[in-house]
Amino acid sequence: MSEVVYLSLGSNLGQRRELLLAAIERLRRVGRVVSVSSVYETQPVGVADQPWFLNCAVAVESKHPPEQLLNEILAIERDMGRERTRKKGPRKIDLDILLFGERVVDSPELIIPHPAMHQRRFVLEPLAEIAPQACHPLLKKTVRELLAEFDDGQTVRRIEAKNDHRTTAE
Ligand code: PH2
Ligand code: MG
Ligand code: MG
Repeated sequence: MSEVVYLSLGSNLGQRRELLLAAIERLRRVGRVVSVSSVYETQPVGVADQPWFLNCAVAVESKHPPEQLLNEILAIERDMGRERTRKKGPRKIDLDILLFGERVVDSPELIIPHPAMHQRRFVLEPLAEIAPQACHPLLKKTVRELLAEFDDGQTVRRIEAKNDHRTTAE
């Protein structure tokens, strides 16, 4: 049985858009990509003195357990040349697991739901586009509700509409 997993993708170094698209192509080898949000340009959150990001959200059907999916996305980051120099600093590509069905995972390697997802507009806006009804299993709220409650001034701008960046026929 497969489960729907929601991922957040981000890039703020190099050819950001191409890097997001390349990561989505690689995800197609991991599971069935069922939806991809618009691309957003977003103000850096946390470490402020770094370039703006491009972010999007992707839904993938995974037949693998969370730990295995994590290994696969870490391999994508590695293959795409991500260097881990500064924590939360600039990166060519970042893939984070947000939600994995309604599972809750809390291990030293992996925390699901992503512990900061509800505090990040760059996560909630794209995710609300593809999964407004998805439920946060700990906060017991939908993504739409989390976004509606969100009042932090983080700037996000939609720069490319959903489906305009499809890379292969779906
Ligand atoms: N990722 C971070 C920290 N800050 N800010 C934006 N706008 N987008 C990101 O993807 C992002 C961030 C850590 O992974
Ligand atoms: Mg991240
Ligand atoms: Mg990450």
